[in-house]
Amino acid sequence: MEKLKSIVSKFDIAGEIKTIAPFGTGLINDTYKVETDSGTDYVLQRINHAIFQNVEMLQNNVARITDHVRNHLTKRGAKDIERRALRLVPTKDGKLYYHDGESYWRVTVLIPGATSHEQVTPELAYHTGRAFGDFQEMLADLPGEPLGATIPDFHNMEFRLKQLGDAIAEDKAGRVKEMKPVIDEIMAREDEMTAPERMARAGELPKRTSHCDTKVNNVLFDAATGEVLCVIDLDTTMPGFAMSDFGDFIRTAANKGDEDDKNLARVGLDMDIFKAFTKGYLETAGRFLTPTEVENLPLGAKLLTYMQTVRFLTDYLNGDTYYKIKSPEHNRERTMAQLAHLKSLEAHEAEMKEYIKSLKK
Ligand code: GN1
Ligand code: MG
Repeated sequence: MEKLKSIVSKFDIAGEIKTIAPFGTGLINDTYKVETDSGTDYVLQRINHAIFQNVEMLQNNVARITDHVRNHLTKRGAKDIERRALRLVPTKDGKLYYHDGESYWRVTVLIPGATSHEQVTPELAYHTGRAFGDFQEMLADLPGEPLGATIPDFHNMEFRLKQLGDAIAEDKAGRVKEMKPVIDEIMAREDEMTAPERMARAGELPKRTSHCDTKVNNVLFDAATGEVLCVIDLDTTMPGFAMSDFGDFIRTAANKGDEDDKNLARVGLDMDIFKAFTKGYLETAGRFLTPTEVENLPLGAKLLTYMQTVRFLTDYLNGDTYYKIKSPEHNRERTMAQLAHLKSLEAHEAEMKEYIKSLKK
């Protein structure tokens, strides 16, 4: 606590620190809530520097994104702007992060009266869909250079399969044999799931500024009204497929079970959430998506679920070096739950396509 206090004191915060406590359920960074006596509270994060190797680029991206979103909201005359975009707090010497010699730290203002969910209702999903389409549209005219890739090849399926191949070849944790049936299921889908990368090379599918981590718990809602306030966790916002952002929300929010559910009977697509989210998303994103992008949205849902299966499995085979785990079997359980969700999405593919078609009429 004293150490964390001394880190927070490097930042330009208002008031005296009252408490600092762990916050949220992120799998990558360490997050703390900082309460002060000033009426404004803060979020302190230790940036996972093994994963985000260029912290300077990362923080510059976040500053550009949040400033740009705020500009758009101001131009539109939106209300409550301070609760609708994250605000980075600089250090007392004007930097966007603090390096204590070992770790990298950053601070943002805690958005008051906000809550996040692991599961949403169709109504919340509809508003979230609208908000994500809007987020992508606002970032479409970001001035200057495209955002830097904070994790190169982050959502590149060919690259993720290559990492899995390496993990299988190395078999560091001696877990390959046990996972052979899952590996076979993954390989059987390789061609279908790498199609978007080939389409991108052929110029058929654009890369736009995308959030690239639209899990449902990365959206803040107004605790009183249920309205979407803003999208958080901007660390991976970079050029990517629009269908990635669509897909990651379906992967997490339109699943009747949890991301790491041990009870696979609970896992599977919640069609009501899918419909509500898709309707909202196409109301805003439908203004700029190409017909090919719209047609491939159900593939996006499958792709992101497949990608997460591959990433959890790779981490399991490597001996759990990437994601925070709660037990030695956690990454295996996550892998199985994601694969079960993928199969449910496959079973509903025709229905998903039908629904999207029905919206166009
Ligand atoms: C990580 O930071 P968090 O927990 O929201 C991961 C995402 C995965 C997700 C799986 C930088 O997101 O890509 O989809 O876990 N972020 C990074 O739950 O790898
Ligand atoms: Mg997160």
